[in-house]
Amino acid sequence: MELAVFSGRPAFEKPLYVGQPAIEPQVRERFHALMEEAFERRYLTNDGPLVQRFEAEIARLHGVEHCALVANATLGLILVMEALELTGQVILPSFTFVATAHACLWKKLEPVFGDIRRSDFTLDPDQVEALITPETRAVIGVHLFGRQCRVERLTEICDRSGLKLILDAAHAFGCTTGRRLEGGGGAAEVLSFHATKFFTTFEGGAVLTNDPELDTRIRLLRNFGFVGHGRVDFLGMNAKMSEASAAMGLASLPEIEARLEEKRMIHGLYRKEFSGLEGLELQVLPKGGGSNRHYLVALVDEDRFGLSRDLLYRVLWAENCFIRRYFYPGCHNSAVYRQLAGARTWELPVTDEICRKIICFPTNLTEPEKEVRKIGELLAGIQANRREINRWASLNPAR
Ligand code: T4K
Repeated sequence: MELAVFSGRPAFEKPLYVGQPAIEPQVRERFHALMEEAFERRYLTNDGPLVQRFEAEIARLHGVEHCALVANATLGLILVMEALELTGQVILPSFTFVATAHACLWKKLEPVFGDIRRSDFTLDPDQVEALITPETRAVIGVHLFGRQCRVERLTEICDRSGLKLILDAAHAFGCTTGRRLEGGGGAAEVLSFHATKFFTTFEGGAVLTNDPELDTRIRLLRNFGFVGHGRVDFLGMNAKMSEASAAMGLASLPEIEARLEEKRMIHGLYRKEFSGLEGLELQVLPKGGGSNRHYLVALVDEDRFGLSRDLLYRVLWAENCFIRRYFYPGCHNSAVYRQLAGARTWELPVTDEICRKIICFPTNLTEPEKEVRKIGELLAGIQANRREINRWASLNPAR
């Protein structure tokens, strides 16, 4: 095998991306039909009939009282914090997409980063307990890569300490508890329907809650704070979902089961293909289903694999296999949060270790058997050539 870093042809002619959306032909058909309806009505946004239908479906599927659709999950998180009138400090993991932490800053809240559990990469409740101060007002748990954070323990800690619990469920759509989609924990749970997610509405999100007052406030806040024509009682913003996004959501709902099945099959292929590879540790998922398996996550042990994660990343990108390092380098290592911390240094050893080792492989594949086999062969070839690759990297340092 002639690797692309050694001037061979890239293994993949058609690039592979993590997060490429699934858009089945029947989804396109249903979407176009729903859009025709919207065009006929000439009603395109502002709590239209498609948004209302989609909200009712999402609430029903999750078994929650209220679902308020929003333009994206980042705004959803900001609206929840505004609706809860939070001030002071919020404890959250650094190992998350920056949007979780950014939402706190937009609300002028102080983010306090807790470390994660190595077993599932989610916020460690013991860390939360240790970080609570008189200034703490809320905790944000993040469900990551199809695994729920420790909702029960976080709920118990928050209830005992008088804190609000917000759940960033951007990755969680399609994850199940029993036969129901997960949702409804904490004060509110926020889903993302971004293009890269298991279920997409182009851009979009949803705030799930069982608290009617919170739901009402979110609805007012997402629409500039209007309480009636010509009457604005709150500092709201524009965070509404459009009819086009709701049409995409409604068109995609019938595909959930088939997508879950497809992801299960693809995970199985990867597990089989990677089983003989030394130094590549696949994420452990809870037994008996539950995860949407949207992300295929592994940790690279440099000593055992023979290559650092970053070098493997370079070599695979050269092969047109655009794997990702979510969520390297961790929020606490991003310039925004380093400057903010001032004299404070974050001790997050597990986060730092996972950020150094993590790698995400593509799971939306057009020819899964062929593509996963090729990725497996590629990794085996890379491992077999590890000495030459390390030598090449020392002569060609990453810029
Ligand atoms: N909380 C968590 C835990 C999150 O992960 C996120 C978002 C949020 C909150 C906030 O949710 P939203 O406000 O977005 O609703 C992407 C997404 O933009 C982001 O939504 C997502 N998490 C994050 C995990 O991934 P990037 O910076 O990696 O995006 P980008 O443009 O590099 O694309 C990622 C990959 O997807 C590439 O391999 C290309 C591929 N792609 C992308 C798009 C947009 C496609 O194949 N088709 C597409 O249409 O953040």
